[in-house]
Amino acid sequence: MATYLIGDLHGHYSEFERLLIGAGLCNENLKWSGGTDHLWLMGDFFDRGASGIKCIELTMRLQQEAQADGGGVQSLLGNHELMILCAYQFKERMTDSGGSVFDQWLRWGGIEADLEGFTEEHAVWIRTLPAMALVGDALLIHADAMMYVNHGTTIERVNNSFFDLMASSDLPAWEAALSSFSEHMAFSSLAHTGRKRAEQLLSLFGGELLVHGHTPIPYARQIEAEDVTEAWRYAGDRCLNVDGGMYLGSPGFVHRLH
Ligand SMILES: [Mn+2]
Repeated sequence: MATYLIGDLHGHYSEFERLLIGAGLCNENLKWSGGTDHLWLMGDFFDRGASGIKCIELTMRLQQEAQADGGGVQSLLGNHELMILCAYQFKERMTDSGGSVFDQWLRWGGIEADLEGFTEEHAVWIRTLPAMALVGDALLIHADAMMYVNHGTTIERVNNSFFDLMASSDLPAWEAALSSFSEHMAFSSLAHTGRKRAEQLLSLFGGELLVHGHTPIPYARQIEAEDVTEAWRYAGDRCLNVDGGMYLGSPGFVHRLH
């Protein structure tokens, strides 16, 4: 049994299909062919590209098919899932900054067609997504951010904190969580600060390797998106960025974790 990772899709559905077929996780008819293998999506199905809904619908179906075969498809909660859920639940509510939640969501890069196609079934599914997971010795989180520690000191507490948030109608709490979720590159700084932060998270939550998406590798490394075809290991080898930046033009990749 192998474990594979796919980074932030951001609505790039045809690339998603191509990656799944290329890795042998799906056949040409897009049926699960990964057997007992496991696939993790790193979150951020929505926004920037046009087909966020198709990306989560395929993931939801493959989850059923993989489970029936003794395999697994799982996903982390990305900030863009929290954003569309916020727009879905609070659409016409007014924000502190004036304007409706819907207007604010459009400013965050929301794609109107995604919200039009968004159903209660999608909402229910997103509300089950964990913010973090320990898979073997890899600690999976969506964002390269320290904000997770503000939600709890164990994986279970952090995940429960986000489950509670997603069940609540406390709009200011949603806005605060989304704001802290927009933090980037916490583990990238020089002079060992980034590595120390990564080690702090690993010693708190467990794991030897911190795996994340959220910050496209072309941004983090200042290289051309077209050239990004594999994950980037950094921070003294304690971090692995698997967000190729498909929406910037990277062909994307499937990373085999173990
Ligand atoms: Mn993100």
